[in-house]
Amino acid sequence: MLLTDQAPTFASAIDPEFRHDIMHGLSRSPKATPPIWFYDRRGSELFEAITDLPEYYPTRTETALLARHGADFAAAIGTGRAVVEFGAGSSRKTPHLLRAIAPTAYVPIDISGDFLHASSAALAQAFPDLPVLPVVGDFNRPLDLPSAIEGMPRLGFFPGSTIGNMEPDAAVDLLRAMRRLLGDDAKLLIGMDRIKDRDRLVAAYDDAQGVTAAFNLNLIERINRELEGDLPVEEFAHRAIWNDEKARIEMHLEARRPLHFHVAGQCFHMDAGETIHTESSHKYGARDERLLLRAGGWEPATEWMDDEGLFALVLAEA
Ligand code: AVJ
Repeated sequence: MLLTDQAPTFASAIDPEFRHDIMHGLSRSPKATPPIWFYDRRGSELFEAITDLPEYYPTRTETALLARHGADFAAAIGTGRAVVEFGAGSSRKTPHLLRAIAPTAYVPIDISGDFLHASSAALAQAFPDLPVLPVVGDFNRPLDLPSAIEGMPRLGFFPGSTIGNMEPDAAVDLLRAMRRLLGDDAKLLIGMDRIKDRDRLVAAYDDAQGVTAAFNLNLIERINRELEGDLPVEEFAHRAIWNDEKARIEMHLEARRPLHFHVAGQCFHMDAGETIHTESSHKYGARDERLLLRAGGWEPATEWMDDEGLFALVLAEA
């Protein structure tokens, strides 16, 4: 059953936070913008398409882990918890988990109101007895859980290696905030992408069909559409590079030639070859993973991984 107290929000014409982040990001040196702004309707659709790409292994690998280990989850997590999912776009992963651990409520949190509403409605239909309580919001900011799950022990579910988008200090802050939000008897099931062969990593973010390029370039189109921008989309190139020192894939938008453009009435310049750093996707070794969780106030308990060691699902306890 779907229980909403917030009307779904639809993309509005001018978002002051989007404007602020983009103006600030383009004024910095080097230029860098937060990845949350990829996900307008078109961006969310493109991300869904990315998850089906042959090169993009994380979604398929994690979904297979969730499908395969239901009995293990039931044993390790137990039943009767409220599941709080962070960043529940249009998840095809969640039903596997919900079937395995029979939760008392499901609280998906997502910044994209229309996507969240559609996926919550679909889930509520598939699980008619489960209270589904969507929360539209940015889980990087303080938020309140629905009062209906008060007193229920919680399982935080943070799939997709979304944590990888954060710098280590921000990742630790977020894990600590989740621990505070979820309570002392909480558990956390988190997906973390492993360090692996460089070419495999780069291919996952620079696919042959150019879907990831379109996803990256859509940010420019969104700026043009929503912030009165005149950036020449065709003069930007998608770049995906492995930064070995920081153990992360970086996505950039690189100016093919010197550029002048405007956003919201302000002038900007880029040199040829200069980039806008649009996303970092950190990858973790086995020990990195556990260290990060511990630093965030969570004690790793169990881990599930595919045979190739591409992607890990870690269960941790508060
Ligand atoms: C949604 C942050 C997990 O980093 O793999 C995919 C986003 N960007 N391809 C990732 C993304 C380009 C994705 N996360």
